[in-house]
Amino acid sequence: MSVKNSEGIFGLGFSEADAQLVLLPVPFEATTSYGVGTLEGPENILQASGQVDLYHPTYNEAWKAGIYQLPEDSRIKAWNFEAKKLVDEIRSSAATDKSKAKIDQVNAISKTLTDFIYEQAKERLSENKKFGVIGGDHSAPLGSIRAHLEKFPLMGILHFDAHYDLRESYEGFEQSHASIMYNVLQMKNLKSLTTVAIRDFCEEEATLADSDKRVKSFPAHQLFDWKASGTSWSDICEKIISTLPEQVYISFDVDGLDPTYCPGTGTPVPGGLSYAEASYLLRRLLHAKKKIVGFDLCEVGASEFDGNVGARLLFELSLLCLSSI
Ligand SMILES: [Mn+2]
Repeated sequence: MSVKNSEGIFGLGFSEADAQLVLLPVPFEATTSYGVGTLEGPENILQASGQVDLYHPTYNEAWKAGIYQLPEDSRIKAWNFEAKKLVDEIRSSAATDKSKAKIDQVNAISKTLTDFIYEQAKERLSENKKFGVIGGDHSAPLGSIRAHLEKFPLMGILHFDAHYDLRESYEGFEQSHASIMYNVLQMKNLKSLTTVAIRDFCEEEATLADSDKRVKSFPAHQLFDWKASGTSWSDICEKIISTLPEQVYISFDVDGLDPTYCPGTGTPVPGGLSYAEASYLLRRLLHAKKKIVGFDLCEVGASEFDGNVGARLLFELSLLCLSSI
């Protein structure tokens, strides 16, 4: 292994066999309802990642445990385009009956993708490696979360997002990016879901979040009310971390950050976390000795700046994950 000599993620030249962390790019955004571009997220992050300096004052040389990104599997983009074509036809069609069959087809493609990602994750977890998914839209990690929960039944999820993603379905699509955490909560053995920076949601989602005892919410307005009345970000992070079990899976939708940091994301909402606040919370997980069992990073857009922020966030998530082996 040598440093910064390769086209690999972060310019690292690890083989999969030598890497403790395996990353799967998932260029899929078939049911994206607003902006498009997260399809290019994984490639954009990969391109930007060569610029990230390997030195990190908190995580030291955690990258030396090895980070390897799998090549893009061409089937994923093929599924995306097949489903996207159907979604476009459904949206432009007035004929409900005809749409129903197409909606079923889209749901079947999403299920195929989820099963594929589940198998990919399960294989690496069975080798005692860490596994991360790079979206794509936020429907991407469902299969990986399922595989993690099988291996780590005591884990909780820490979810960064502008949205709850608790819709039972969106436009009939059962695995849309707006439904990922609804689908996750259907996994009845999941112990807890801690959501941070939520600030754009419907009544159905708020009701579900309130009624499911596993959901611990830290919506953006609450975070900023606390800050406005003098509570330090350190104390707020302590409150968030106190809801987490020892084993934590991180699902990071980049739109949990303020759009200043992710202008090209699919559904930007003002009033999110600063990069520094998110980064600080991640470091506090390390200091709290949480075991990060896996993660995903989704909804990163196609601009150069989006790629730059995405690559840095991916690096911090990777180092955090590798620091808690
Ligand atoms: Mn999301």
